[in-house]
Amino acid sequence: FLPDPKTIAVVGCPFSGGQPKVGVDKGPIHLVEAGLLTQLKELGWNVQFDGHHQFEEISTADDPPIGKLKNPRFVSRVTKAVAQVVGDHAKKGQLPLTLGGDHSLAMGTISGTLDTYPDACVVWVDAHADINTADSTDSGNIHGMPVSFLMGLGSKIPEFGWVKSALRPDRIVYIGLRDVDAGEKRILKENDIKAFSMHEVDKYGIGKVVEMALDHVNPKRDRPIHLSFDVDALDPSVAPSTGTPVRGGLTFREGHYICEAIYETGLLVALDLMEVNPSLADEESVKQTVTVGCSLVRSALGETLL
Ligand code: Z70
Ligand code: MN
Ligand code: MN
Ligand code: MN
Repeated sequence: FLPDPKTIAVVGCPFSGGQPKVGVDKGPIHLVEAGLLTQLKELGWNVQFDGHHQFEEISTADDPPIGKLKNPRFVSRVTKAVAQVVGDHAKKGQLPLTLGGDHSLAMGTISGTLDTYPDACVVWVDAHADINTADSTDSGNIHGMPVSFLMGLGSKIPEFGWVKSALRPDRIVYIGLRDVDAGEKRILKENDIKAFSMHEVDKYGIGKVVEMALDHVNPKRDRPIHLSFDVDALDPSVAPSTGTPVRGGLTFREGHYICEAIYETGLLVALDLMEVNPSLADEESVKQTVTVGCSLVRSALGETLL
């Protein structure tokens, strides 16, 4: 789907409004400072980076909750801008690499992808399903809801009226789940959404899981793929610096295998790396998490072991 010379457009999104912990907005800065752009150039990509996006803040006084949703206007405004930027890059034949920031940003990135490639499918790698609706959420944190908004599930919130219900339930597959709310389990079942939790990763092994996941969303291997990778899918021993670490996660190799296998399809058109929070944990853990984040991205963009 991408014309030569192959170009990555890096979209740095220092944004934390979809959840309560400060610091996740510093994720993209750390990833770039760790040398990610140089590493991608060394893999043979043209790399375009226009600097980290500056999002105009809205004071909390001007952005009271709507129902349970926290910072709704801020999240809507930022994700709408991200959808535009990602869509513009994709329409130019570039591969947008979005660096978060919290995972509410995927409302924007996936909107941009589906606007460009209506047939695209999504591989969502995460400890969490991020599919609460405005009705089912307990926390009110919108980073726990982007998938339901993209599907048009739950009560409609006028502020998010720009989000098209463009994501079909059979065009997303999850890998790595292990912390899913009761309401989310019901939503996954009701909509027949395919998910491979850590139980399936243990049972079948990661190679078989990725194959089954792609067979579900992309049986003929002809649809563009958007990979949305939440770093908390990895085990906390591998990626400790994230807002909601959950034990029992993907190993270093399992995480990388997913990225490598998706690169191998030749169908990757957009990539997100989300929820790296350099403010949580000690300096060594931060370095470890940022390093593994860069290495996941390289694997998804063609770094091979041999
Ligand atoms: C919970 C919620 C979540 C990430 C936590 C948690 C969601 N289901 N996502 N950390 N990355 O608040 O809706
Ligand atoms: Mn949370
Ligand atoms: Mn997530
Ligand atoms: Mn998560």
